[in-house]
Amino acid sequence: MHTHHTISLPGRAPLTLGPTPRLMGILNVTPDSFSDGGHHNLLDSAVAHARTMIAEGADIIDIGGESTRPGAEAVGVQEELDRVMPVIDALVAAGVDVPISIDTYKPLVADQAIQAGASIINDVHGLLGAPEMADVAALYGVPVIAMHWNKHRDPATPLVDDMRRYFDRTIARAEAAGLGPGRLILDPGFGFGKSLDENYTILRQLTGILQENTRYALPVLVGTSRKSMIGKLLGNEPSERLAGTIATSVLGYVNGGHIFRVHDVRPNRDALRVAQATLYGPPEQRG
Ligand code: 7PJ
Repeated sequence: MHTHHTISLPGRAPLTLGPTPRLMGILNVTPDSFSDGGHHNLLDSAVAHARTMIAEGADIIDIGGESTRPGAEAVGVQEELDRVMPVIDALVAAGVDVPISIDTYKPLVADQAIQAGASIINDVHGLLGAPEMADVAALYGVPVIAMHWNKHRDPATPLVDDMRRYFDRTIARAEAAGLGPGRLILDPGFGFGKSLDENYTILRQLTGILQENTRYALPVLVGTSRKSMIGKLLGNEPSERLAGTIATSVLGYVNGGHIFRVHDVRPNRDALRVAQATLYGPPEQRG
């Protein structure tokens, strides 16, 4: 049901993907993500939050310094660096030992983050924004999560076809930079320029759209946590969307997803472990 992949990471053990779901904990370092302002507080809270997520079972910590939510303002390179770099430095200094991914579409931010210790690029522009992004990934030999977000979608083109063409270009861009397809993880980009119906169609047909429809059966990341595809259905606020998020995580897993980008690590992980035992049998009892 799940394809197997071994994703090399520079200077550390590879990330193995298959039946065991991997959890990516979201660490936002936008000024509004912590209530108490102040630079020092923000840094301490970010490190504490990362530690909590790791204790809860996060396999990856995803650090983002620019909100890509609808209506959010873009930030400049320096501002984004000022937000994320101290946090990466602090996590490395604190001995955080899970891979760090950098959620950015800016090559300079990715470059600096990797030099400081990040080992995965999470690019919401799927390597199709700044041309240098693929070069940065190839230079350091880091994998890229390539998300679908086509701001110039032709309404006459079905989403499945748009995704195939988009990811064909992602793969071509990667290969031109010397980054093999073995370094790519695909992400349908839930909520990014998609209707409610399209979001649920993608979830229902996840690997049909992302693996059978594209050139290689690449691993798949699912990012639905607290998103409006849940809130629009339930009429609730982001803080009330955990149960809905868990439903999407489990369905995304049953439909072949490998990595789950979530705010609430423990509940999603618990649900996914139960889902794994259901599909593949419980792990052997030890001791
Ligand atoms: C995603 C992301 C996603 C990946 C955001 C939010 C919006 N990166 N960054 N996939 N979403 N790869 O978390 O609500 O779905 S920001």
